[in-house]
Amino acid sequence: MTYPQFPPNFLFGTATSAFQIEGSPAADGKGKSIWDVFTHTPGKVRNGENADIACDTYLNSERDLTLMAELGLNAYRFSVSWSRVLPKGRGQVNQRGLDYYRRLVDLLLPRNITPFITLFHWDTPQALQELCGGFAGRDMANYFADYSEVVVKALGDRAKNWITLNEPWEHSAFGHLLGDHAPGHHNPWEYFRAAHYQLLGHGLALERIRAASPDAHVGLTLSLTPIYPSTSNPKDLAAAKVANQFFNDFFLDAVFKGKYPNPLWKQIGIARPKVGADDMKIISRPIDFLGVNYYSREFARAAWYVPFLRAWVDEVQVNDREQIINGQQYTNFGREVYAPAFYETLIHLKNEYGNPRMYITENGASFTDVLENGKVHDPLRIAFLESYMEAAAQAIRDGVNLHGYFIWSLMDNFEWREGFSKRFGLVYVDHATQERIIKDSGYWVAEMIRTQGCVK
Ligand code: IFM
Repeated sequence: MTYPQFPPNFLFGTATSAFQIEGSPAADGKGKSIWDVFTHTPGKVRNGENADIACDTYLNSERDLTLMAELGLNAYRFSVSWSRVLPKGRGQVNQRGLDYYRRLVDLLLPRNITPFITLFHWDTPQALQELCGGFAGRDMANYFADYSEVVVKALGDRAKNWITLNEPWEHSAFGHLLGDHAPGHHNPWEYFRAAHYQLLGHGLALERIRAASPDAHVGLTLSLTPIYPSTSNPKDLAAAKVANQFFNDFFLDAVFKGKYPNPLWKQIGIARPKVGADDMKIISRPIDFLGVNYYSREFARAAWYVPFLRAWVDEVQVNDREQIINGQQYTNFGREVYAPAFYETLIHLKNEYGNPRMYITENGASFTDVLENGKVHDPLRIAFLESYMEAAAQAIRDGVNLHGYFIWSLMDNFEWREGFSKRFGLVYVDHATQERIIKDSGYWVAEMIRTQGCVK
């Protein structure tokens, strides 16, 4: 079997986030986050599940690090829980929270696993939600910069790679517009404010991180979902353009070009957030790398009835089963498996945004995994990874400045409103016993890493 081949020194990692794996929501002085509150609100999460235990990583990180080493991974992306470090989101620092992350980094380094630390992966401290509306409030951008400095001052001597935000689109859209995620609001005004203030927080944090740790490499992670037109009708072409701006270019243009894109910016009219005189300058401060989270493409068509956008993005019905529609494989989350669009996205970033240094900070797939006789055979995940990693390898050969690939996820974990029903891991987790079983895809990844440089 031949495996995708990457350049020397390429980083092969997995990604996780604090809320999805740690559990122990009140241990060692941790404050509540909006996700603690949301998951304990009846009706918000499938089957009434919560992440109070999740993968129990807070109490036993070493078990998962051993797995990473077994898979041959040389990088790990995880996030810090803001309310572990600052239980009220600001002010008093909780040393025990910081110590947990220092210990984690100290366990990674001797295993030659490079940490990439995300500072915000959606778990706003509940106290700040109450104080200023979370990221829908402008003050939050400054609180975020203060918190980032606290973490980097404590860990910057040993960890060098920092990701300010994870997927600001998802936090704004699911949390503040569609209400499916914490804090569960439905408000287009909040949506655009949360998007803008997260970006502003990113820009403010960037400066503070560099001041605290001059050799830090700092970037942010965006989810990129390329939107294709449903038909070649010019109205659908225009709809796809605006939808692309809504999902992708709003964030990319702000960071790389210092402006929000038109026609989207014009169309959103009264929902525009207030942009301060220096905001765009702060947001577009040069970053050291872009983190790309990529899952799938979508299709858009003209829809006069959709406020502001006038575009509708077709959704495949999530029916919890992987399925083939018109010859295309879909995951059990309704995401299309189509690697050519991933390749095109990377080439687009090279051509349109100056070919920044990049890492794939998330890519992966949820399929229905069954544990049988101590094994999990997941050929669909292997096929997924093979095609996406090969697309990335080809993009590198075609000049894309890509230096690492983090698979989502190391292990099955708490998938937000879907609870534990969606499994993304290379490692199967029995959520009742916390037993871990490496899936076939995990062994495939280990072998893929092992054979790097062997194919001439
Ligand atoms: O689990 C999430 C993660 O938190 C953010 N990116 C997408 C993943 C899979 O849906």
